[in-house]
Amino acid sequence: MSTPFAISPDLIAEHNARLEAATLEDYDGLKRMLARLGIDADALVQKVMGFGVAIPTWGVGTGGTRFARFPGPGEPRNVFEKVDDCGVIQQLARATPTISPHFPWDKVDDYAALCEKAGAHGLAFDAVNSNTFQDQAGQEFSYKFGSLSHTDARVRAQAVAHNIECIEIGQKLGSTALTVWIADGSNFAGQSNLTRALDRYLDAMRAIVAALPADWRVFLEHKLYEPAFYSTVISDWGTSFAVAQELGPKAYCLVDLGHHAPNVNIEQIVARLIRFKKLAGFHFNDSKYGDDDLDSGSVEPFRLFLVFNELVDAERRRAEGFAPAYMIDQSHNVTDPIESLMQSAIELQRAYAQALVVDRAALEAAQEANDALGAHLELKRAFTTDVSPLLAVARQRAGGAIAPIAAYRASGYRAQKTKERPAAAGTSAGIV
Ligand code: PSV
Ligand code: MN
Repeated sequence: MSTPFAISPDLIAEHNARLEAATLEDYDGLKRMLARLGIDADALVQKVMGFGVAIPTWGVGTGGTRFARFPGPGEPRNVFEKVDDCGVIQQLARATPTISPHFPWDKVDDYAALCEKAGAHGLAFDAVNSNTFQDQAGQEFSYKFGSLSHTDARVRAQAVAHNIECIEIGQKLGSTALTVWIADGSNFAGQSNLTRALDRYLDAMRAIVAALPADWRVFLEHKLYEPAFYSTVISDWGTSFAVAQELGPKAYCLVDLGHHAPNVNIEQIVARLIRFKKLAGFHFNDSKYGDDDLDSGSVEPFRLFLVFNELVDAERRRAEGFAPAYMIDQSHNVTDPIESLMQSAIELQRAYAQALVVDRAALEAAQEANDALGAHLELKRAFTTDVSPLLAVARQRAGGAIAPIAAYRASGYRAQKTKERPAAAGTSAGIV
C-alpha cells in the first residue's frame, strides 16, 4: 500500500510566510491596547498555547440525524484513519493534542499499534467513552430497555463488564478517565419506577468505580432527554452531583453544553460544580434548541465566554481540585468535520483568551459596590476584544498555521483522502 497523503510542513511554512507580516501588525496593535490595561499579550499567548481540548474519534466522521446520514467524501473508515485526521487538526490548529475514543466503535486488536499511530502525530489519548446505548452484533442482552439501570441484573452485569473492559483498553492507551453516559430512561409515565431505576444505576456504578485504577476518575455525563423522552435516569446536574457524592472521590460530573433544560444558566452550574469540587470537565458544542451538537461558539458565543469566565476565575484563585478535562462533542452534518473541529477548537481558545482579558479586580470591585452595569460592562469589554491576532500568533509559535482552514483547503487533503479511502460498505463513522 502506498503511504497515505500527509500535509507537508513546507506548505504550512509557505502559508505562514504569506500571512505573517499582517498578523504581526495586528498583534502589535492588540498588544499595545492590552498593555494600556496592564495585560501582557505575550503571557496570554503562552496561556493560549497551553490550552488543549480532546477530539472525539467519532467527530472526524460525518454525523447524522435520526432521519439520515449523508456521508462525506474521504471519510475515515477505521480508528487508524480517524487518528490521521485528528493529526491534521492538531498539525494545523495546535489546540487538540489528545483524542477521546469511544468503545466498541474504536475497538482494535492491537492497541500498541494505535498508540504508535497517535504518537507519530504527537497525539495522546484522553478519556475513554463507553457505549451501552446501542446493541452490538453478537451481544447477549439488549439495551432496548436500559443498561446500568435495567430491571434485569444480567443486563446490568453486561453493561458493567463493558465499562470495565473500556477501563482496561484505556489503560493500554494511557488514559486515566472513563466517561459514562447512559441513555436509560422511560418514554411513558409509569413505565419505570423512578426511585428503583436510580438505585440500580448506583449499584452498577459502584462496581465500575471499584474497578477504577488508583489514578483514574470516572466522569458522569447527564442529559435531560433523548432517546428517552419521559424520564431519564441521569437527567440533570443535580442528579449527577448527588450520584457523584455517593460514588465518592473518583466520581465527577461532566457538563455537555447541549444536555440541559432550555435557557438554564450553564455557567452557574459550572460555578456550583467547581465550588463543590465535582467538575469533571466538558463536552463542548453549541445549540439552538436541544442537544443539537452544533459547532462550538457558532450559536451563542457569549454563553461560551461566560462558561470560560467561570473557568478562568477558578484557575486564578487556584480553586481546590480544579482540573477540568476538555473534549469537543459535535455532530458535523453539513461541513467537512476537520474544518469544523479546527474552527471549534479556535472558538474555545477565543473564549478562553477573552476570559483572560477580564480585569478580575475591576470586576470584583464593581460587584462589591453593587455596580450592576459596571460589572457587566467589564465582561462585555473583554468579550468584545478581538483576540484573533493573539490566537494566530499562538498557533504559529506552536508550529501550526496562521489560518488553519485556508491552509487545509490549499493542501488538498480531503481530495487526496477521497482517492485513498473509497467508501467501505457499512462504514458507520459519525453519530446516527
Ligand atoms: C450523548 O448525547 C453524547 O453526548 C455522549 O457523550 C455520547 O458518548 C456522545 O453523545 C456520542 O453519541
Ligand atoms: Mn457528550
